[in-house]
Amino acid sequence: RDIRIIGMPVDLGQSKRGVDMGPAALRYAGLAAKLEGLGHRVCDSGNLEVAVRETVAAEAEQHYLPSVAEACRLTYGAARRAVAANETPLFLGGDHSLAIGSIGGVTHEAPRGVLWIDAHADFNTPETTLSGNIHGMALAALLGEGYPELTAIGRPGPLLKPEDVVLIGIRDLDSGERERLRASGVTIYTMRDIDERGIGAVLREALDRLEHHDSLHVSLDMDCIDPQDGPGVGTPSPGGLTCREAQLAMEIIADCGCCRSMDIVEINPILDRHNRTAQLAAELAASLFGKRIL
Ligand code: DIR
Ligand code: MN
Ligand code: MN
Ligand code: MN
Repeated sequence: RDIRIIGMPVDLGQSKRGVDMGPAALRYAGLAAKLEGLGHRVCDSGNLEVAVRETVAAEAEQHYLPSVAEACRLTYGAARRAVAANETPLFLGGDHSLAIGSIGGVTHEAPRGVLWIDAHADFNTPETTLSGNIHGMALAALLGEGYPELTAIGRPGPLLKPEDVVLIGIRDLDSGERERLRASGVTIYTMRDIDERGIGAVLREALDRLEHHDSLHVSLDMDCIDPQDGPGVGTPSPGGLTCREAQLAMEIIADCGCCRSMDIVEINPILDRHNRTAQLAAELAASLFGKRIL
């Protein structure tokens, strides 16, 4: 594989300071070396540019919508170019709003299946959101709903169809968001499904659901992990995946051999302990791209 690392240090889609340091935390955790050790060629493009919060204070009351949209447009272009060059792009966030650009861009030429692994569904619209934060609206925007500034990014029309997406690890929904999600036709595996059936069975069924795609995108919001194992995120949610469950999920996806792009988002080193969350994320990326115990 030719893996293209693309940093997008956007922190404007949520409220806490520090997610903009996610790309650095992942690089310090040795992400590129781990992937090279598996035999991949790794090329790091550095970071895409995004407004620094202090310079766009005037956008605060619109939750930085213009600057988030611009960050997503840049990400879309980078994603599209990587896929055209037959590379496997690995997007380092930054908050989850960047996925509008990354997933939009990697599906520009052809659709892919998306595994959205998250404590949250990011399925809010401006009507249902309680926080106003755009990272909680990213998946809705990809399906064509929400702020026109976001749904206009990239090619015309919705960037994803409900049958292209499977959600895994969900445990924290806002009430209007829950109603929208239930009506959407998106496949959802909550923590209850994982507790009852095991992460292995859930992942195999999720992959079956996306079988009509020959390429997959994994969008890994690190708040899917239980805060015990991944404390360095802005919106921790108890009762999440253990590091072993997350490892197994990555290994099962790796077995299908069809993951061709990935986001690692929401790591906040300020809230972390000794960069643990980025270290775990780097290990998970290694497993996703072929690391085996034996
Ligand atoms: C919440 C939290 N549902 C919101 N979302 C988060 O702000 O819309 N997504 N943290 O990752
Ligand atoms: Mn998310
Ligand atoms: Mn989340
Ligand atoms: Mn508001």
